[in-house]
Amino acid sequence: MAHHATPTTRTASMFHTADDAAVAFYRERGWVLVDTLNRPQTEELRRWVDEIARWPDGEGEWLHYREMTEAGPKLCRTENFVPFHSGMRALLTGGVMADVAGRLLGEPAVLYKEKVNYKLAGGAGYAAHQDAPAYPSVQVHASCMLAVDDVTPANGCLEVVSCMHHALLPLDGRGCIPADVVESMSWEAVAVPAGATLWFHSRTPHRSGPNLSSHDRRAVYPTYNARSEGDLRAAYYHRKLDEFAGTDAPHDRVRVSLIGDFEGRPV
Ligand SMILES: O=C(O)CCC(=O)C(=O)O
Repeated sequence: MAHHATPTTRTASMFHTADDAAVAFYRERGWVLVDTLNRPQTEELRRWVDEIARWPDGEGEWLHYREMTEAGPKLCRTENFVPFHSGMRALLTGGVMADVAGRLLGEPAVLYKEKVNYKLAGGAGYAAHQDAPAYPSVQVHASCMLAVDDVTPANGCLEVVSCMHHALLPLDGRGCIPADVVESMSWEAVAVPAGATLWFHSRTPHRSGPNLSSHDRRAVYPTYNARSEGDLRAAYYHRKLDEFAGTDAPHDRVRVSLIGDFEGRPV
C-alpha cells in the first residue's frame, strides 16, 4: 500500500454547471469538477445513503461488500441499488446527472452501473487503475464521484492524472497500472466538497489513499455510457455475478470489482 508519493492537491476549478467550458476542460484533461447538489439535496442524499447502508444482506439483489479495518469489519461498497431506491433512481437515471454525462459524452447517456463507496473511517484506498478494463461491452464511459461527505486528501480523495485518457495503459497482475508507470506520471489530489461531482473518463488513471481521518468519506459513483451503445446495465450485473461465481477471490484483498484495485482486507 506504499503507492502514494505526495501528489499536488487541487482545490480550485469547480465549474458551477456543465457548460461549454466545463466540457472542454473534461475533454482536455479527462476529468472535471462540477457543483451539483445544493445543501438540502445533499442532506437528502446523505439520508438515502444511510438507508441503503442499513439494507440487510441477502434480502434483495443489491450487493453489499465489507472490509476488515482496525475497528473491525466495515461496509465498503454497495452496488445495484437503483432498482430498489426510488430517490436514487430518479437522481442517477434522469435529471442533472444523466444530463451532464450526456454533455460530456457528446450524446444522450444511460446509466451503466452504480455504487456507493463508503470508505468509512479507517477504510482502505484503491491502487492506481483505469476503469475501462473493468467495464466490458462498451468503448467509452463517463463516471463520477458524487461526494456525500466532504472528500479531502486526509480521508482518501481521488488522485487523477490529466490528459492520459486517450489510451489504455499496460496492466499488472491485478489489472491495475504497473508501479513503474505509476511513478512516471504526475498525480493530482482532487478535493470534492459534499454535493459536488468529480467526473472522469473511463481511461483516466486514478487512485486513492485510505481514510486516515476519524470521519466517514462516502461517495456515490454512477457510470454512464452513450445510449447509442445500448442499455447494458442489467447485462453488466449478470456478467459480474457470473465472473465472481466462476473465479476464486484473492485471499489478501476484498474483491469488489472485475479488477483488483481495492486494497481493503477481507473480513
Ligand atoms: O472511492 C475511492 O476512493 C476510489 C474508487 C475507485 O477508484 C473505484 O471504485 O474504482
